[in-house]
Amino acid sequence: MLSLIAAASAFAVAAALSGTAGAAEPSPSEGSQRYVVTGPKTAAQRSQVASTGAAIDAVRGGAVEVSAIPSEVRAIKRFGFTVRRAPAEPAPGPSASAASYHTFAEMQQEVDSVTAAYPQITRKFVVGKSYEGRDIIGIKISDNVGTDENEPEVLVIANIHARERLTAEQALDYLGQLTKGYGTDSTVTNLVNNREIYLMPMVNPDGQVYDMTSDTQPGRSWRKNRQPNPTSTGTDLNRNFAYKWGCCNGSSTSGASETYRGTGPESATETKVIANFVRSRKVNGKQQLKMFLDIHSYSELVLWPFGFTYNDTVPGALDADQEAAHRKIGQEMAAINGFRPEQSSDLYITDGTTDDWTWGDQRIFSYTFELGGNSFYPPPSAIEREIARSRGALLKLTDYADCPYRAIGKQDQYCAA
Ligand code: 0X9
Ligand code: CA
Ligand code: CA
Ligand code: CA
Ligand code: ZN
Repeated sequence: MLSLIAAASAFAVAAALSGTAGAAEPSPSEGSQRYVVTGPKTAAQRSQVASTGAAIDAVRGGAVEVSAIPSEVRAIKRFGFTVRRAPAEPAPGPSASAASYHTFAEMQQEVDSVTAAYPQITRKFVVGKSYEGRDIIGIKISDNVGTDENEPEVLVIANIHARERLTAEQALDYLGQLTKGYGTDSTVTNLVNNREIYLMPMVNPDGQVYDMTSDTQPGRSWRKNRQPNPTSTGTDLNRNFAYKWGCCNGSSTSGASETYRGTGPESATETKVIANFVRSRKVNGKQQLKMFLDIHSYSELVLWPFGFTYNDTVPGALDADQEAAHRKIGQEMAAINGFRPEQSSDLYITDGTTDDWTWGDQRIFSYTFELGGNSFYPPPSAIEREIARSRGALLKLTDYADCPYRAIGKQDQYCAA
């Protein structure tokens, strides 16, 4: 105990002390704490919880796990739900966790070594800088990787929420699949030859580093970026995108909230970097990206737009064929990884999310995965098992980029050359 205290940085101590007065545990994330909420059973009731600004971390076994600040806890109780503190995350042990999850530096080393080993089909690039000046790393994977060919493009991003540590591992595993399988696995070889795949394994590096730089294992439970806001720190990047931003009680105006939406759409540095990259993939006015995936954890879901409304279709924004194709591909991917396929708002209402923007504004077929693992910090022994589940689903998503309407048999109508 003494050595732990001695080892703790002044900053960590300050962060711990700023937690709720009288709380049993020091705050893992400057004011917000983890709770289990019982009572909400329907999407509308979960949306009530989300409307308080609390982040719904998982929906499991009839209970809703949240990260919430005190004012949000009071608001959840006013809706008539029961709130109790969540049990502490089990500590995996410092050596095991350090050896198993990639730090930001280790992710960069991994990307450097893979791109060095496969120079014909991989290229590393810096998408842009984070708020604190770290590189947001991208990897392009394709044959003739140095040439912008006329091939359907795919974008996969991970770790937009800092603590969702399994997601970067899934992204790096996808990079591994695509490179190791090239020339040996015919499915992989065809995808690398006929797609241009863009991968960003850690789009929130400041949050990721902050979350991992912790004296208390397994991490600080940090979700947002690290940009100062008017009252606290961090913007929820998955509430900061510029489609229906702040429209629908699916994000918070409070700086301390885990779902703080920012001062305006794309006010967060990392949101702007991601969105600028997506916009840059328009060639002669035509968006080249056909499929988008944002990897989260840990509710075991395959989600598609929209999140801002319960309606399945939206006039002028999501028609019946577009909805049917999203649904069909989502169901096919879910059949592979065993997750539950549903529209995003079947979970709860959100606004300003990545996927609502990539579809609503850019018309890229868009998905969010919530990986498994039962925690933001599954024990290292669970990593391989959990990411193995979604390997095939990622390849399926990549494959459909040629014509998502193929899923509903309407390729001739929508994708004829
Ligand atoms: O609330 C979120 O941002 C996601 N859940 S998490 O526990 N990973 O934070 C779910 C977002 C679902 N909505 C959309 N994808 N639109
Ligand atoms: Ca190519
Ligand atoms: Ca291209
Ligand atoms: Ca090719
Ligand atoms: Zn998330």
